[in-house]
Amino acid sequence: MSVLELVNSKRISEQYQKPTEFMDKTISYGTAGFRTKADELDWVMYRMGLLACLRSISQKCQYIGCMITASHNPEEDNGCKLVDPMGDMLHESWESYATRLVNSNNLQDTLKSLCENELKEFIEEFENDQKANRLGRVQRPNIVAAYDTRPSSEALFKAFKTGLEALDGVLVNYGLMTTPQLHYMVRCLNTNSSYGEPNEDGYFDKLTCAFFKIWSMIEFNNNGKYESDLYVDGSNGIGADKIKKLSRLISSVSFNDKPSNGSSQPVLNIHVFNDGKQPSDKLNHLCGADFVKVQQKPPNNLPESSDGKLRKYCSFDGDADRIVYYYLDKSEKNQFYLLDGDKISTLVATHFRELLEGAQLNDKINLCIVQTAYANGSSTNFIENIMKIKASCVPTGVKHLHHEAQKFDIGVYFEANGHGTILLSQKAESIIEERYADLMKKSEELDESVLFNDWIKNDRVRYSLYVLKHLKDCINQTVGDAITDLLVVELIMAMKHMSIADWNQMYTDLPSRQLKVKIKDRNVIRTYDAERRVSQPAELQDKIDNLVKSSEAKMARSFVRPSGTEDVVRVYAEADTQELTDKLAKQVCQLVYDLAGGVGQRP
Ligand code: G16
Repeated sequence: MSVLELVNSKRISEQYQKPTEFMDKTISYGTAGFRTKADELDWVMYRMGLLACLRSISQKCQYIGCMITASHNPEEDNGCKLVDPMGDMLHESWESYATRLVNSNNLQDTLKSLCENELKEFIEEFENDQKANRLGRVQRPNIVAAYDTRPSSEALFKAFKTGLEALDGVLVNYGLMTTPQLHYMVRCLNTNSSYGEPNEDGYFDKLTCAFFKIWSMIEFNNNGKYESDLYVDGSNGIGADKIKKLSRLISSVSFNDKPSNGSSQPVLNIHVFNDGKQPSDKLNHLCGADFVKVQQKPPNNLPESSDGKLRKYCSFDGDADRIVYYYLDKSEKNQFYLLDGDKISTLVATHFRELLEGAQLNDKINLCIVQTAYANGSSTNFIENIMKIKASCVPTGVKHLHHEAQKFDIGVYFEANGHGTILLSQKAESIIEERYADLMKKSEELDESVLFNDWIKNDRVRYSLYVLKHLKDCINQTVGDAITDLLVVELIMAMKHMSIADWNQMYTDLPSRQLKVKIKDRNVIRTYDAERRVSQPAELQDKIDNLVKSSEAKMARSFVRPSGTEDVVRVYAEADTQELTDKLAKQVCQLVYDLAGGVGQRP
């Protein structure tokens, strides 16, 4: 049957009807897809199954991904993000089709209209290809899916599957995976495995192999301050299982191609807590990256040290696409220090810049850091005025940061909440690969122990190239990935013989506060200038400006924006002291409540 015949047939099921209470409501494809209470989602998932097929058809039947997750949101929520062929988020131009399809009160008519109008050319091309291939392989839309550990995920997966089957889609089900793993699989499948093998073992092999190439070259000495024990809060989610798997591999694998430098290397010891294995464990509840970042305190069940030694911790979120680090300083009455996405990007970018200088490539490969309005003012100041690196600011949402980072040879992007990664352009990758290949040609005659112990390690250009080459294989370039970010951060700290406290001292964050306000309709808030300013309601921005100006703080800043993942308005403030910050944040919340239709109790 042709696509239109399928659309018009009885296959478009009555089974997942849009509930009547949603007939007058509009839900949009937000910051990271559709996200809401899980029991309101099966019909949305069904429609996303249909859309995933159409997207695949428009991309010559390349694989399109669907991740079923609500990431950092509570366990009762769920959602769905679609993934484009190179592993990045669904192209923005298709978000409006998704929103249209989901909100339609007559599914069959809307599908038909999409196929006969906006998607007409794609559908015709697909049908022509089918005719041309009549005697050969029939092409069908290709979809891959995975889900996180939420109890609702399997039922929603079933609804999604029913949707894609209605349009004859073929499904590869990866089952339980982290969001970034699924993004990675999509790219592997669509690049004939040139990015990696499209299965979990392939993902871990690539990472651990690259990790060991660098780790085994590091000269660990007793004076170094690097802590090889890391305590990981799994947020009671899928990331806990996956990081345990990585940890087992790291401590057990002995690579044949691991350069032998004769010395015994310490192992990166990963200890996982909040792994979701206790009956009372609840996903993202009092734990995880979002809790730690927003509450600015450690998660529940923190395994504190009993011997007074400093411990290094990090937290993932529910689907392991975010990571933040932290520690408690015993000498300061257990003062909590958070190293968020801004601290990660400055660490990573500083190191990449040193490597580029070392490899004498700094005039050939440019470097940029991408942030959002949530970036702490101190981090932007450090990047622009101390590091002298370009800092770009874009609206919230990894999709925006990813696109901006793609404009540079090396784009380091992290949201303050710990969501981010590093992108290398084709040009940057080729230069590094070519230089590295030249290097290896020159070393053909050398004995392996000389090669790694002297020839590479003791020469700055060679060493920098070697690290650049392998570090890029330790990165998931499709999307922010807590596991790969962890490996990169650990490698950099180990290479720099740095403790988490040393890293924290790169710059001092301004005190900040993030709050939320519930209003009748969050869409009444309109923003511009990368969400740093509000255009609607009309008088809100002037009033925020007045509050900021009248604050006693020298460095005050505040903005508001509607969330794309929760039915709330987010308020951010920072200032010289926590007291002034909290005062400003509260006053701005009251403004939002008064001017934008607050509901419930006034803040
Ligand atoms: C998602 C997005 C992030 C965004 C976050 C919060 O994270 O992927 O880019 O920062 O939501 O968005 P908002 O403030 O619009 O609710 P995750 O980890 O939940 O997928």
